[in-house]
Amino acid sequence: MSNTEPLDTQNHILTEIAWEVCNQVGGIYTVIRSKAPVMVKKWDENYFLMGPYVQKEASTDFEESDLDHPVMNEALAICRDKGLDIKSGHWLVSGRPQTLLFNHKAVMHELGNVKYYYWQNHSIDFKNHDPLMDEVLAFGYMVHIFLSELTRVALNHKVKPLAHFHEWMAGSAIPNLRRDQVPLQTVFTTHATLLGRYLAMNDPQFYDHLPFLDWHKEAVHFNIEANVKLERACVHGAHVFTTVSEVTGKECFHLLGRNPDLILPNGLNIERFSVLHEVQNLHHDFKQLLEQFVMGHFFQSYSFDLNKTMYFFTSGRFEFSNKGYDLTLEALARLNHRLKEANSSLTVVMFFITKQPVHSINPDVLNARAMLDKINHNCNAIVDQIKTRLYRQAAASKGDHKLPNLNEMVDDYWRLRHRRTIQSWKSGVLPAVVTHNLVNDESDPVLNFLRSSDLINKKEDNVKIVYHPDFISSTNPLFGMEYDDFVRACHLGIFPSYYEPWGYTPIECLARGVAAVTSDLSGFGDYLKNVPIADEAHGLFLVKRADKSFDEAAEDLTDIMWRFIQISSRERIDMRNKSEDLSEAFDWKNLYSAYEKSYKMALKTLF
Ligand code: G6P
Ligand code: 1S3
Repeated sequence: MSNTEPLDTQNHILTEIAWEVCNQVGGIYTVIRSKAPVMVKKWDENYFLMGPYVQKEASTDFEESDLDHPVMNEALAICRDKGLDIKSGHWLVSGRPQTLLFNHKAVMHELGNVKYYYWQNHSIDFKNHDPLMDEVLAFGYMVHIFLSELTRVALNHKVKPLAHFHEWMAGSAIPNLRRDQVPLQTVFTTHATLLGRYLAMNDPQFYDHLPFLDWHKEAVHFNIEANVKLERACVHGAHVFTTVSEVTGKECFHLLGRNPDLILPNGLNIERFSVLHEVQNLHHDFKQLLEQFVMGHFFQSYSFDLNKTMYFFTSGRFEFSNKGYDLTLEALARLNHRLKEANSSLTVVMFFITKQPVHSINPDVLNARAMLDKINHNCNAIVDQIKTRLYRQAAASKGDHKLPNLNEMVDDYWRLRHRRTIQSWKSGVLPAVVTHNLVNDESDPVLNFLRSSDLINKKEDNVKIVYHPDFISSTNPLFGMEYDDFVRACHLGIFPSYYEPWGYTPIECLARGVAAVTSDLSGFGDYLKNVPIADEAHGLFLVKRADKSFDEAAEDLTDIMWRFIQISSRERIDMRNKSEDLSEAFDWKNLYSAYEKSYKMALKTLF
């Protein structure tokens, strides 16, 4: 098989194993889910996803059924006879991939033996009590048995099996498959390194220190020795080892002791509207919804011109410095200073959408929002009343066609209600910075920064902050829209990560016609050197963080924000279309080829 020849998927079986199959935890879910349509198209009935059985998600997103595949059915029957509870069916996402979910919780009683053999055969001692690790090992135990049987059955049918594992949590079967010399070709993709994540969070000079670190010493230091050893066993056991970016590739070399054989960049399933202006219409509609929130939140204290307001946001898991929240806050404070110095009439509202432990939504924030709805209701009632009366009067009018006094058409009841509602809504307090009551309010790093820099939604500040420590969904009473719609409503997504193996959020922005900031330390930002049109005209802004101090990077990000707010509305319309064009470079239809290359490489090592 030459490198250019397409892989003959008819005579192969590909299983792709990930902890986040039908189980959303983080970014790997997006990889697997968004890639499903293209995988099903390329591999048809020979493609199977495998993941842990997590009842809550499976009950809604998984349809259990028998599969129509003799090899798979034979292997499943053997494993079920052995007592393994493996559910087969389809994951109800685009592409409807065939999926196997392993009820790992039903084999927890095997853990004593599983751990003993890991220690004996692979020198990994799972001595610390770690409930997640127990689940990972139980899952790996089932996957090991299943793939061993599948390989035997497949080879009997002259079908070559391939298994692609994502991240150490799904790869725990690899060391045992190799030890047993199961003739199954394996690819392992890591989406970060365990140690890299810990180290980057704790060392502001992580990248400088990386080549000189002793992985074992660090693993012991962070009390993750067994996890790191398992990760390394996956990396060294796989026939082909890959990761998502060159940035993470370097980290793999230093911390995992193996250079990736290939880089598999992450894509999305990019679906564009057939009419160009649809993306513009959606921005318009969702911005209006977002304005409802902004009015409810701020206007009870003071108002500003919504036609001169820009909406920025960041979103993701709360890793304060890894995800660049620290840099974003510093740049916002500097931007605020510059806008005030320039006496600008522009307002920038910045949303931090993340997840932190909370008690509840702040009742005052909820109340302000509800009061605005009441005002809206009153206004509609008044307009209806005027409309009906004006219409009747116009129809009945004889000689006089002048517009009557509209004020007189409103009942006293509505006048009073209107006045009272506004009166009880307006307040002298500053609009809240955080929308929820945080469990750790006093030690929260976002709040602490805002307190110390006095960026607390004062009237005279051009930059306003809304810190929403929960993810957005349509059931959320504050925004009342899905996350995707919220993104479309905004003007700029800000993701200047310090540690980010890939980073989906900027591409998700571009795909929705929203400009985005990324950093050259993120896998995605680094990959952009391969994409000629990845420039500011296409809505892509790159903060330089590699070999730069925090201060230099903060100034760079402030300059980017400053440049962005100078862009006219007409230019933003053009940028919205171009951002969508840029996102097409990240369509799985284009990026799948790297996956195929890894499978060909794996097959070459054996057959
Ligand atoms: C889209 C909308 C317009 C809006 C324009 C600029 O084209 O359809 O209604 O004026 O975007 O929006 P912006 O929020 O960037 O000023
Ligand atoms: C990882 O998820 P994370 O946010 O923990 O995998 C993602 C998918 O490959 C990647 O985009 C992200 O950078 C990694 O960090």
